[in-house]
Amino acid sequence: MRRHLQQWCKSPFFPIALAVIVIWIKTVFAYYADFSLGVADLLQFFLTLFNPIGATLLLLSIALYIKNRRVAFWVLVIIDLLSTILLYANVLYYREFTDFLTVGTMLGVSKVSRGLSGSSIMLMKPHDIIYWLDFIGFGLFLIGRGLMHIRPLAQITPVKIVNFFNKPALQLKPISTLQAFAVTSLATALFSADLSLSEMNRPQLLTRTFDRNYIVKYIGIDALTVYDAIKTAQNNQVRSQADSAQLDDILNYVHQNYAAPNKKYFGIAKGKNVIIIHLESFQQFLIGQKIDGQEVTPFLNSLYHDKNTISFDNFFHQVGQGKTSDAENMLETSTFGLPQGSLFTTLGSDNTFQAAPAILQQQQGYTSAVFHGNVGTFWNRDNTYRSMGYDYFFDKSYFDASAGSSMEYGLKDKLMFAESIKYLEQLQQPFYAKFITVTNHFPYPLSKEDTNFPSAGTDDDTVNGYFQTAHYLDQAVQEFFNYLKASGLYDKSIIILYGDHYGISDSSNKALAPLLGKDPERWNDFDNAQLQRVPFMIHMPGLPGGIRHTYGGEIDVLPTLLHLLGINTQNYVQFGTDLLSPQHQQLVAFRNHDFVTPKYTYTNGKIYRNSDGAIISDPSPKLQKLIARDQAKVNTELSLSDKLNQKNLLRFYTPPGFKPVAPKDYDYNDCYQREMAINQRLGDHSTSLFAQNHDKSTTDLYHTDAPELNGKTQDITDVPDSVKNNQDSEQSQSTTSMSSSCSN
Ligand code: GP9
Ligand code: MN
Repeated sequence: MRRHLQQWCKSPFFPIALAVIVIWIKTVFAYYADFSLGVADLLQFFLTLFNPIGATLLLLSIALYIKNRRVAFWVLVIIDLLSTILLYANVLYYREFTDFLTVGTMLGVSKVSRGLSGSSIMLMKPHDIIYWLDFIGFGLFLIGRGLMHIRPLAQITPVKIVNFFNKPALQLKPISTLQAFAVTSLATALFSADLSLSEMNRPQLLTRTFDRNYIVKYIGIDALTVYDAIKTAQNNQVRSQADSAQLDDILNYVHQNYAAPNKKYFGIAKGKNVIIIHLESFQQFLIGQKIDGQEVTPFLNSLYHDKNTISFDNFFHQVGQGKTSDAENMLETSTFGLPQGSLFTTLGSDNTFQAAPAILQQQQGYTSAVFHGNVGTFWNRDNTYRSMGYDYFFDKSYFDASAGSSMEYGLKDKLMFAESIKYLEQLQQPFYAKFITVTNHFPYPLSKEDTNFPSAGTDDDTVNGYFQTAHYLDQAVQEFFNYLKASGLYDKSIIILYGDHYGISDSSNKALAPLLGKDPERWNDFDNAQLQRVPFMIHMPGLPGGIRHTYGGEIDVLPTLLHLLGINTQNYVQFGTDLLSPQHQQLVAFRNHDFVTPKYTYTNGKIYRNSDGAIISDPSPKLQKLIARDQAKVNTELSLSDKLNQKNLLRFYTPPGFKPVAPKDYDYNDCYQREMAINQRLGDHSTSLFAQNHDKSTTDLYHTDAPELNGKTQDITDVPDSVKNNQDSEQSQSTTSMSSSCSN
């Protein structure tokens, strides 16, 4: 055994193997001691152990090609050192921002970039020594061997030092290029195996880029950095070719496309709080749907038919690969998501936005906030919201995430709404508050305690679960509405509810068909397209409501909302139009360039007649012309929106009266403390619900049957300790740096 070990130590591959092992230990240590990667199953656990090996070996194998063995040795050491520096910088950065470093942040060019502050030393922990043990050991080795070699110390000469560094111990043993190539090939094979397993566990990992946490969990930090560098270089290249003249055709298009507000509704909600309820994966067919004679979503059904709700029954989602984040982007900016990937993750950190929170803040003094039970890094929300000018972002860290309260995508909806109240009541009014639900998310799991709703009884578990989680979501929204009414917020608010995208994918639609009264055998592309309808409801006490049949989509929400609030949209670059305007054109573009109009559906190269779903295989010249015209418009609006976003052209255009957002002014580490400080500072002038309630919390008005809370209101009232502690340390910094962005 000992002989084997000695022989192994003499092998030419020993130094590189040792370096791989050492970096592997440090990386896995960081994964579990310093990062929270959200490892959810055995394969993910295996991948966290496996992913550092291939990437590290690949990097280190560079040294093997260097013929000068002394140089090769030091290149190996330097690669090891750079890897360690990258890892450790990420550890420190993660401790402060719960996110990983991007190339933009490292180079200090990212607009939201928050480099490590002078307080980095404060972020260090005793166990950090583990990250440096190999270099400490190597340093001691050098000193020890050096002292032995260069004795007596008084007689050190440059020649002796050079001789020392010429020692075989500080050189790589010679190997052939073929052998080096074999190592690189092995590394590539390991890395590819890791990628394939990752893709199995999380399809479209690299095309959709959900979260940097995910990329690290699946393929590691080195790979994340290289991936990010490539993306950054691509983005920069596209942007560097841009100039303000490229905006001309975009501005022409949006001006021509502009739909003037409907006088009856313009300003009808002026000064009201805006509450957006983002219904995860919620499709229109759920409205009115029954399982075993029971309504799936009785509360939302009643809201849909309420005399104070404007409901739309021909409203479509228009998302691409960015799913939720694409829906959010359309709602906040009225521009489309990207043809590939998520705009939030690709461009959210750096692009110039003229988004709802900033428009509302600047035009009418709104305070803005997002409530969402998932980690802030998902879809790069933590950075994108800053670029958009959101004052507050209450992510998972603001809620009690104790065991059983969360599922894969975050806190269960009933808990998220209930635990949001203590933050909501502190916001200055009017506010623009968005609640993003998650429980109704694929694959629709729900524990028995959370539902007694019957299963749909199909062969497809996804379909069966979908109705149960949708029912749960319906109850969660109802509990929230009850609170809004009890607290008085209801009378001061306009409430928008919308479904972000499909929940049942095309592959499961056949299992769903019988429940919708359709024949699965005759199910086709037309039916799939029709099923992309999602609810869009505008509810406000006193609003003249009704169900409207106007065709439209998510791109149209922002101009519709701004007009209701009495804000002129003419000077903004928005691709949608007010759904209530008589000038609204009823052509709905899907992200893949298919489209729907009131009469026809064009999908997968075929024209269908909406009235009976028949394929029109031999269209008349007139219809051909009509379809070609619609297709051209769809292509134009998608490509102009892509050009605007990919080239970041809004940096060249500031609408009159608009002040560009400075992302660096926003920080979401101390939201609770900040909103309370503003409340205190404003004293009698504070417009928060808390102040209006004579500095008394309204959380006792919240009632939920969530089993996790077991009737106790304590979790609803109490701020988690981590948030309190966070606040203490952030206090001084926040009250000064943030007062400008939240000073209403
Ligand atoms: C995650 C949630 C889900 O935070 O919004 O995103 P999705 O997978 O639906 O895009
Ligand atoms: Mn979603």
